[in-house]
Amino acid sequence: MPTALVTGATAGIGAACAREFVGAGWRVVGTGRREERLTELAEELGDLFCPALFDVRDEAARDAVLAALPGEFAQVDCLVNNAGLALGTAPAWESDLADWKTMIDTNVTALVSITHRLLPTLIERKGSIINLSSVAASYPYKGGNVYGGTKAFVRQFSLCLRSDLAGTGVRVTSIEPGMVETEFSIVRNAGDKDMADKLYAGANPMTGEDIAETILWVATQPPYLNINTIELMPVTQSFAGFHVIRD
Ligand code: NDP
Ligand code: 8X3
Repeated sequence: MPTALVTGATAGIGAACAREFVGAGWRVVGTGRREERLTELAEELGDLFCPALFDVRDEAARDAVLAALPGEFAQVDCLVNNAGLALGTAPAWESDLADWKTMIDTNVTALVSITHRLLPTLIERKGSIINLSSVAASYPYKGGNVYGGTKAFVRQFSLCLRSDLAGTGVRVTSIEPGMVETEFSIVRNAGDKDMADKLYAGANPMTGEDIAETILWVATQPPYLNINTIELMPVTQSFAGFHVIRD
């Protein structure tokens, strides 16, 4: 029975991943900062779920929790780097620099740090790394600024990791969704649920479960097969053209 470690399992895509993987018989270590959410998930999912309470940006707290993982929960076969966030949609010059740094600290620095921490185990177990990038990595949009930059990093880091890991048997995938209805937009809009609801209204967005099913599918491909990238969007979301300002 394999083990997955899913960061950001207290909401959205990560919570759906925990349910999906446990449903498929995996052990799951689910991380997050909200203890009550982890406790609820542990009650729901039972012995196959191990809650791991830490802020992904706090390496000391993370290492203490990972070092104390019980038995086979420490033998991670699949790392799902899902914890992440967008803060704000303002143009660059009106954005809060502290928000930019929080996105970089969480989406980039913490992601590479936990990956580095788990690489020896993943190499030993010929495991897999599944990183949550975004369509924002490839398609710039107004207000995407640093969020898009962090997700472009995640996509390219994933592909470069594949190069380094050639010959180890470790697989790496960049998952690149468009609009998924989770707590993402509430967080992005500083807790304004009405604004988030308006974004999703009538748009028939994807669900956390849609993405979790895709992630489980990636994780359960035969060992000789690597899914490099997957881009997913709701049918209602598509591309804008170039924007031209005329004199
Ligand atoms: P949610 O806001 O619903 O969930 C985000 C998760 O990340 C929560 O479990 C949260 O846990 C965790 N998290 C955030 N910051 C930290 C931190 N500092 N330490 C630990 N955990 C943290 O968003 P989604 O499920 O939608 O997002 C998951 C990933 O998918 C993100 O990387 C996002 O960028 C990406 N994505 C989302 C899309 C969307 O449209 N929703 C589209 C494309 C990509 P807690 O607050 O308990 O710590
Ligand atoms: C978030 C998806 O479409 O809001 O990563 O940029 S989108």
